[in-house]
Amino acid sequence: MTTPPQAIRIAGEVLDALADGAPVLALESTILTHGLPRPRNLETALESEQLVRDAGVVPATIGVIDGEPVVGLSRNGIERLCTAEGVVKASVRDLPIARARRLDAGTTVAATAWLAHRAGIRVMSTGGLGGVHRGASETFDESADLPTLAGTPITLVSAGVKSILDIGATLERLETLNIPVVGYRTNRYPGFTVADSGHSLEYRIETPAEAAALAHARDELGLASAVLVANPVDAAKQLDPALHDRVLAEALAAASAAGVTGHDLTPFLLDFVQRATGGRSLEVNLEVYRGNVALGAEIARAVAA
Ligand code: PSU
Ligand code: MN
Repeated sequence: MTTPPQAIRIAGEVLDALADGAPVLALESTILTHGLPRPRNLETALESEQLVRDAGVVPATIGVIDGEPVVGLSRNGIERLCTAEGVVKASVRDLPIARARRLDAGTTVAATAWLAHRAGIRVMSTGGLGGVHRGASETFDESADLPTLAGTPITLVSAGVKSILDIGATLERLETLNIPVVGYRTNRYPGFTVADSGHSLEYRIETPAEAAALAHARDELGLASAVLVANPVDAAKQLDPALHDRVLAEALAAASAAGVTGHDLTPFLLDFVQRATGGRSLEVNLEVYRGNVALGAEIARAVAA
């Protein structure tokens, strides 16, 4: 492992765990700053860290405080990102701007994975991954999550990408970018709040140990890409697919009417869907996230074993 850049602060507990070869799980923070409403964001942040600890794994929530990227935010840091005004959303390209201007920021999957890898962390959990937006053939709006993961050797647990995106195009781009995607106990690519996005997956795994074996194989081959583990929500707990389809159409129309583009688009659509489902999508969102955190912790243990 290369020495992490001086500019990244790594919590002592995380450094100790990594030095001991003990399991660590990285968690992103854009879900907290821009994905979930207050106060559920803070409750979710603290609850998920506890879930990770209960599994015998050290949590490392990652974000930016006063321009400084922090791997393993303190409770104060998490509270600040979840409650302060003016917290921005930082993907990788925003990190230097946040640093120069001393901003607070929630880090996207891309920025979180990039920082986690530089700190030496090998497994990360998120809710939904960014991807190719609908209409991207015109707008070129593809999340930096995809190219960043192509060059970041980490194992990432997500419930797929949200249906606000073009899922077929996202899967095509993942193939182009040499990023392996495996279903966790499924051959269907999940659609975040729904268990099946309608797209199939070629490969599936059944155990955390298989995920660890994949990461190991990737390392032995000297490949730099992430391994994506797609973990579907329990079908009994998913959002009603008919409700989902109707609200999604409304959200897309509202974004287009309001002229929302760029990195504001994902938060806009997520917020719209949350409101329009009367909070139902939020409950499913949290269920999905807890599932990914729990599986990430198991995989972190398997990778460290
Ligand atoms: N998908 C969700 N919730 C989220 C995000 C994605 O269901 O909060 C966040 C993640 O942090 C992801 C980012 O990395 O949005 C992608 O944003 P963009 O499309 O601007 O790259
Ligand atoms: Mn974008």
